[in-house]
Amino acid sequence: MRTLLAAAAVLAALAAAPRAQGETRPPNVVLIYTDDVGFGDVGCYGASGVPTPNVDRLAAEGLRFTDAHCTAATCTPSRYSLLTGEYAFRKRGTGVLPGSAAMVIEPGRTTLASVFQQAGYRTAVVGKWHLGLGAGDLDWNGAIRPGPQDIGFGECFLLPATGDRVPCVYVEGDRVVGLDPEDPIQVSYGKRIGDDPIGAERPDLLKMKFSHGHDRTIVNGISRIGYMTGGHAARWVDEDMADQFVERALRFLDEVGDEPFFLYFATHDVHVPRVPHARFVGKTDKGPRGDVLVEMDWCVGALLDKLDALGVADDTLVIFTSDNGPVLDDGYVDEAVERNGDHAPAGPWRGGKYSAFEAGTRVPHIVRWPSRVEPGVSEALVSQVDYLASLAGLLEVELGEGAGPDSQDQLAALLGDDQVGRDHLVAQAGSISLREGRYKFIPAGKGAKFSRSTGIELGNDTVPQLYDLAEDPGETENLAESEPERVRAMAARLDAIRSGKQGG
Ligand code: NG6
Ligand code: CA
Repeated sequence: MRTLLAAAAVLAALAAAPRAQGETRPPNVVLIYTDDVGFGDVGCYGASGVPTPNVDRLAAEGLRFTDAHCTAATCTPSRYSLLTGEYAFRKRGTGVLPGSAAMVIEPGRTTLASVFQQAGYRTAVVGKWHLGLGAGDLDWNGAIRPGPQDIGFGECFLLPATGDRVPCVYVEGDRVVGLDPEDPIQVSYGKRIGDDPIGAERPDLLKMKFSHGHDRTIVNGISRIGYMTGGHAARWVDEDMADQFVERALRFLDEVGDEPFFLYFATHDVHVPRVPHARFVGKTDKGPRGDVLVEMDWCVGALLDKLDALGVADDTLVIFTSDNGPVLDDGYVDEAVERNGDHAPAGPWRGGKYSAFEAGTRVPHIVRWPSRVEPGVSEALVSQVDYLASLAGLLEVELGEGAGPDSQDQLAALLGDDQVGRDHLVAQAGSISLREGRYKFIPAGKGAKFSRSTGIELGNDTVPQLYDLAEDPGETENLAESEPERVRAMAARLDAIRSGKQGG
């Protein structure tokens, strides 16, 4: 009897013991991909004027990276690399896309999502897409294919392009949500269509004025890039967008039950137009840009709370990051510049969105996986292009020939076991730059130093630029003339990577 009891006790203890390393089933993954959120925009990276308690909580419970990068200083190329593991400069047509663009990732291609699907996960994308839809000349009134479902996502609920680009409707599965067939949608980035008012002619109808571009079809009192007509019942209300995305994401999490899942949650916040829900208006003294940062943080909190409520937080790997650096005036009169005060959206780094300087791609990056990752801070050099190979490694999925050509398995760095990460990194803005250890090289180019329309500093120059980020994090002293050998070596390596002779 006594031995039986002892055996039962041993069995009970075994059952209660945390699973030993190596036996854990791969985690669920939630990838929170924010839009235009800068290195210094959240509390745990030094922001004091914008409360972001949920992102800060994630950082306190996870690993916060100080040298993590998206691959580009704008949205489409970063998202392309994130999903395919290939630098976007290798593929034509991956610049900032109009809302009428065809999908830039070929159906059937190995992507981050297809890898999860292959491992038996339920997969979903909710939020901003901006990788094109259809195969060209898309009819928005029919089946919208190819789309995310053709590259590994089982479910999707999308903002098709950007908040400031038509069509201003959601796509769920392969249909526009709430479309009245009697009022078909048409979209044009060329000649004007339909008789909807446009911003350039009817500024009196606008609740938010444009500062540059953004003067075409007016939807919800905001004029956009491009023309659309029809689809009135399906048009979104900007103020409700964050709620719509959160609601759809929570439904996915509720419905997956015990199945492993991968959720790619891509916020519209804090991209323009910045139009927070009424409950976030005035939460900061910085106007709409500060308030949508708070709204973004609320979204993060809603997802974290749901993971807790479902009891899966410990076994879920959450990644929080951004698609490019920050920008204040991005084309609407929303007082982002005037009310910014001493807030430093880029933290200590030079530049921002569109820029070859550091803040173009150095973004917040937090990894939380309570049952596996020790909380702390990591200085490892990591890139979003490595998610594909790293997470495939975690899932023990073998990548096929040619899949993710620039993606390295950096799982050890992402999980905090390795404090070094990559030895080099390529970043794409107007110029394509190379980072190697502490050095950053930006080749000479023809691109303008400053944007003619916005005055934003783009980081290009007609002479080569070399910076020592360890000594000079603000990229103020160009060492190219005093270190010609290093410039030559880095230029040669960058050329080899760009021409495909060397992987990225
Ligand atoms: C620019 C838009 C900007 C933003 C950006 C793309 C103008 C003047 N500027 O062309 O507002 O939409 O494209 O941003 O139209 S991204 O984050 O999606 O890359
Ligand atoms: Ca962006």
